[in-house]
Amino acid sequence: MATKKERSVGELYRDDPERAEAEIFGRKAAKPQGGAEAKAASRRGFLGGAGLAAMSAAVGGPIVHAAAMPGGLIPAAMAQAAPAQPAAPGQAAAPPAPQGPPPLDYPGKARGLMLLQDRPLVAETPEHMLDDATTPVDRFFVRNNGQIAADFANPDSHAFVIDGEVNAPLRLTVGELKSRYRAVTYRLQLECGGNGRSQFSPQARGNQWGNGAIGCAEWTGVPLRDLLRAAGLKETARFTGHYGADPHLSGDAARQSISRGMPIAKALERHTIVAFAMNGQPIPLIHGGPVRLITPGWPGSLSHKWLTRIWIRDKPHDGAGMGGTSYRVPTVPIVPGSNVDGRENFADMTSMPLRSILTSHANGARLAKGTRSLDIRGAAWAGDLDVQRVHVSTNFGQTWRAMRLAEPKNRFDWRRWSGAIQFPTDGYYEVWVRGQDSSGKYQPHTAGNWNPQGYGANSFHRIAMLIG
Ligand SMILES: Nc1nc2c(c(=O)[nH]1)N[C@H]1C(S)=C(S)[C@@H](COP(=O)(O)O)O[C@H]1N2
Ligand SMILES: [Mo]
Repeated sequence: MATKKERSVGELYRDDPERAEAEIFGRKAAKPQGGAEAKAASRRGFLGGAGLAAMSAAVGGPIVHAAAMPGGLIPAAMAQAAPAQPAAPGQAAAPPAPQGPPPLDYPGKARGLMLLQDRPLVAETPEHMLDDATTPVDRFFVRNNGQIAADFANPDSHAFVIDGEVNAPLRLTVGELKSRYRAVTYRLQLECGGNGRSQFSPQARGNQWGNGAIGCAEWTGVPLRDLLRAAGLKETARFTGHYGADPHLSGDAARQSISRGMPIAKALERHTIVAFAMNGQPIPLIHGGPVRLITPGWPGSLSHKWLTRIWIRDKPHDGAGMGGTSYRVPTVPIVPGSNVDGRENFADMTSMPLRSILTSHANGARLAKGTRSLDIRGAAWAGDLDVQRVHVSTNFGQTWRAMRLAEPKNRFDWRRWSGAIQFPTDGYYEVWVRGQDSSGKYQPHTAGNWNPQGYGANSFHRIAMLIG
């Protein structure tokens, strides 16, 4: 059991990580020479003596590879919030993980989802609940910008239109969509543009997602390009603009909760579909049923729920959530924390970045004394790109071991990975997961390209594990 003093180190990490770091890494040189040496020690990643003892107590056990622990690293056991979880088979209850957001309590949704916001309703799936190759509906994250659309009494008679730069505007009910066109089924990534946002320092504006604003479900629907072909795109067609039936939070009928759009080339891709089923069932209301767009590999905001209209435009769409710093990232790095309006040197986000997560164990997993080998698994994905490799380290990145990658079902499916790791002794470990995409890029150690609304953070996934 941690003493009062030791617990306070844990609390300090929660409230003021920088001070906690200074306390722990600075403790050894804190006497006559003071600050400078302490700082140098911390920069070298030196962790010993009283600092190591305090840190070990705070994380719940001796840090096995402490000599390699980088200075300034917030231990994974404290860095990532998660709601209290019942122990999975082979695991005891979690050690000193920080208090996370409250659990979501919503019909049809699993209890372990974390409620990030009530109004609008936003809930994240903790990484360890993404352990299924196909994400079940009850575990799928939820992101709304406005109210949830009113229930559709007769879903098949709900209609949407495709108009604007087309030769013959198309109005289709969901029933007609299903009966008149050939449907396809793919397993597709749907990921919020802000996934990973909590990795940014200073904190970026918006929901503080971990890595769990992602789901990979089986979506059934009609390729949007078949509908665009039926409507006949004019020469002038450049961009889409999407509308849905969800009222604005304010209730103002003149305002859209969100209305984003994409270049026509993405709309014409084979895997961009107008979907009516999720995992073989009608899409539940909370996920945009009876009909939604699925635009895989690009920000989730382009997968419009409760679809009512696709406006084909002759220029980039300018609806709610377009322009400024919304779903836009700097093309020239900016000073973290700067207050910029995104008008210059910013571009719309297109492909989502590479990410990899460990899903077989929760952060803070406690394993039986004497455990020397452990099978682990997870997922990796890279937007428009493929995943080339997934590596895992248990010694703060000194050595990495390649994991096995399963074949994707189709393009834009995520890659499931698996493998085994070894623990030389009992104690505290961090398991780090790092992917490499098909362009050769690795995930970074810390999030880069800071931007006001926090897009693109994709540093390693880190899990604390305690043996014994
Ligand atoms: N009509 C409508 N569509 C929407 C949204 C919304 O608020 N309204 N949110 C978007 C965002 S930001 C994301 S990340 C995904 C989330 O889909 P999900 O709630 O099914 O997980 O829906 C997108 N489609
Ligand atoms: Mo999103």
